[in-house]
Amino acid sequence: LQNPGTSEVNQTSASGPCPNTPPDLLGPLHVEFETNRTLDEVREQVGSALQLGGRYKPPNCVSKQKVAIIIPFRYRDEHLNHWLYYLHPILMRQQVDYSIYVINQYGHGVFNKAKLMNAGYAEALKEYDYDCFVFSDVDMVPLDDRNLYRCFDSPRHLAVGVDKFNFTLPYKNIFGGVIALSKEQFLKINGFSNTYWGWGGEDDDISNRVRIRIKSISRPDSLIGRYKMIHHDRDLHNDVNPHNPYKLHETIKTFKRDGLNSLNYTVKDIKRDKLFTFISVDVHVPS
Ligand code: UDH
Repeated sequence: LQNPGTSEVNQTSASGPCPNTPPDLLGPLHVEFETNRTLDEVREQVGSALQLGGRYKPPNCVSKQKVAIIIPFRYRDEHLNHWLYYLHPILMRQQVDYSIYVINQYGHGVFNKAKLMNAGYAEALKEYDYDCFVFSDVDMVPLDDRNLYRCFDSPRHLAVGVDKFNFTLPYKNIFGGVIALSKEQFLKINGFSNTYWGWGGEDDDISNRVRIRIKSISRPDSLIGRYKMIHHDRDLHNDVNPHNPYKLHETIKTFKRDGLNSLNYTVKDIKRDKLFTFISVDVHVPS
C-alpha cells in the first residue's frame, strides 16, 4: 500500500486523461464588477496554482488539449483584473491546460483587434505546442462554468447570450466576443483579416471565413452560454470605421491572401506576470 501523499502516487494519477466532463464544475456563477480589484489582490486571490505567464496544467490528469487564451488589449487594465479574477478559477475547474496571452497594441494609433489576435496566435505557438485557441474580449465573463473553454469539431462560439443583448443572439451568424478554434480550423480559414482598422466588422469577417471554408459552427445551449459584459464607453482611437461593413462583401475574394499568411508585426516587449503573459505588439498602423 502506498501513502496517498507520496509523489509516486501523484505521478501515477497525473498520467491518466482528464474526464470529458470536469468533475468540480459549479454551474451558474455570481459575477459582479462593482468591487474594485487590483492586480496585487487578484494575484493573491487566484494566483497560487499558476506558473509564471498565467500558465496552468491540471495536477491530477492530462488534458486532451493545450489551450492558448488570447485577449486583444489596450487601455483596459481594470477590465483585465476582473477577467483574471473570474476566469482563472473557472479554467482550473474545467481542467484546462492553458496560458493567458494579453496582446497589447503598442502606441496610440488606430486599434486593430483582429491583427492583434493573429499576432497572439503566432506568439503563443512560439512558446508551446497549442492545439486550441480561445479568442476573448477582455470585458466578457461567463456566467456558467459548464461553458467549456476548449475546441470542438466545429469552430465554437461561446458567447451566445450576452446581458447587453438580453441574453439572446442579436443575429444568427454572430461569431464574436469569445470564440474557440483548433489550430487546424484557424489555419484552414487563414486566421483573421489584418485589414480591419478601428471598430467593427472583423468578427463578421471571420464568421464569413468559417462559413466559406468550414460551413458549420457550434455553440453551447443558450443558458450555459450566458455572459456578463463590463459596461464601458467607446475607447480612444477605436472609432467606428464606416468602411469596414463594405469589406465584408469581399471576404470571399480576399481571405486567401489576407490573414496569417500576410501577417506582419513587431514585438516591442514581453512581460511575464503570474497571471498572464503581456505581449506589446506594433501592428504597423498605416500613416
Ligand atoms: N479593446 C481594448 N482596447 C480598446 C479597444 C478594444 O482592449 O481600446 C479590446 C478589448 O478586449 C475589448 C475588445 O477589444 O473587449 C472589443 O472591443 P470593444 O469593447 O470596443 O467592442 P464592444 O463592441 O464595444 O464591446 C463597442 C463600444 C461600445 C460603446 C458603448 C457606449 N455606450
